Amino acid sequence: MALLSELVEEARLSARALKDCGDGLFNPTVRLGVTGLSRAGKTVFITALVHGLTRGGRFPVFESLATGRIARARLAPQPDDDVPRFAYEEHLRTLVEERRWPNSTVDISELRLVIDYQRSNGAERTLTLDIVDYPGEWLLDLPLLNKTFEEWSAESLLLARAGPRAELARDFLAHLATLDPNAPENEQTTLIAAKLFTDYLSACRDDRFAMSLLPPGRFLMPGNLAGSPALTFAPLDVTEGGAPDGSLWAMMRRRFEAYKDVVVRPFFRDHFSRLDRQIVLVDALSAFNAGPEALHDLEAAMAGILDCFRIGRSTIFSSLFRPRVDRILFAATKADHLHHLSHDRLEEVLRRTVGQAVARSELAGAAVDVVALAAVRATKEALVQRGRDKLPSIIGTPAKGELANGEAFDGETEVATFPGDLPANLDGLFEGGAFRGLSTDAPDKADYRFLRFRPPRLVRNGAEEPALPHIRLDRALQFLIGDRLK
Ligand SMILES: Nc1nc2c(ncn2[C@@H]2O[C@H](COP(=O)(O)OP(=O)(O)OP(=O)(O)O)[C@@H](O)[C@H]2O)c(=O)[nH]1
Ligand SMILES: [Mg+2]
Repeated sequence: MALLSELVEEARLSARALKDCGDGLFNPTVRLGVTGLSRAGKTVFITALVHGLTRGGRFPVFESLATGRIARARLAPQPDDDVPRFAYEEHLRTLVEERRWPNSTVDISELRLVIDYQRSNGAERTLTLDIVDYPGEWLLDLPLLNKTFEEWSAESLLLARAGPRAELARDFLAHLATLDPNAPENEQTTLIAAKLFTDYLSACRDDRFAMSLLPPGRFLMPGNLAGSPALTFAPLDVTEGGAPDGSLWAMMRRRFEAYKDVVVRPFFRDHFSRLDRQIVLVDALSAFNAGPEALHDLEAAMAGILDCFRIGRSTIFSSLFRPRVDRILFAATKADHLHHLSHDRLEEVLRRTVGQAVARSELAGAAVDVVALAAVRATKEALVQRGRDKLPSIIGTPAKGELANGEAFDGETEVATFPGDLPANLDGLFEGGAFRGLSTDAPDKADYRFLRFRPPRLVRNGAEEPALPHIRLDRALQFLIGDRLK
């Protein structure tokens, strides 16, 4: 049975790969995946990238644009009829005119850009760039394909019982202790278990804890599957072996398999396996706000993400249909919350987080790089006198309701803040007690406190549309598509 479904799956994948390949012959296309856990900065990143390309942003490091070889970039109808279009115009208007960040988005979306450029040898060419925005939570589901229900249960429970998660999982674990996996299946017990398990996952996601590794992803973003059996299960205290017919265990296992069939496999087939390039956006500063456990958790999530590219290459499907991603960029977003003296340190933190995962995952053939960026820079820098010292500070308009020293900001006033330097020495940073964060201490005791700022006020120069300020967005572009515009 499993074999047949995999054969069907492969046939579908191959048909799709052939079609993509045929299209690509006439019209060179790069499919760029943009992902990151919720609130990582995907929507802002894509909006800024498209704006910069179509309007001609200030991108000195993006060679083809900086040297004038890009004649123009324009939006075009996207190739997939069943994927929502990325609401670029709406997001841009919110950012520029209302000075608000775009609303949260929960589904996959797509946008096509056509870039007319001149090759270094003078020939006129066109490159089509398909940008696909999908939730990082879906990516973290891919490793489930290689796990049995029993393996997944053991891993999830190990996580739930350790560190700060244990407290958040208390109600779920208490319910679990009352369950006999071999007892007859029972819909009500299962519903309660699934609800408590979901509550625990969303508590981990809270700003105070900022945990990253929270599969199954659809438990937090159910979309149109909310309430369906494929989303109504939870881990059990079971080991490998036979689940008695009609037992709770058998029911949970069946639904776990349904989740893989209904949610994970289609995502792999329709989206993940078709990407050429991937950028993974990471909100490392939220992890700093929360504390060392959150950083540690982020590291585990990055390992999980890199595993997807490796797993995809070896075991999920035959080697013919491995993902074709050959460049992966990990980007720490919102670097404008730090003084530029700390940008390299932020990059270093991310490099450390991802570095171990890269070493473990033996990424055959894909180039991996790391950058700290701000897709839209909301702050300026200044040296502010404090007593005898001049502190490297950042100036911005904190979002309405943000708190500092017991004061709530009104969303209009510009302030200079000293966000704290990231440490130069990263040794031991990921271990409990390395520094103080919101997960263990009161906000005024935390070592880092990165405020949310409003988008910048842009000055219009005549009729010309203003460029969006950024940090290192051009470097990201150069790595992601620079080689395809040579
Ligand atoms: N200062 C600053 N804040 C940013 C930047 N990018 C994102 N943010 C902040 O991060 C929040 C989330 O950004 P989004 O782009 O909506 O993130 P997302 O990954 O699309 O989030 P979901 O759609 O909820 O998954 C924004 O509301 C901003 O507060 C940036 O470049 N600079
Ligand atoms: Mg979004």
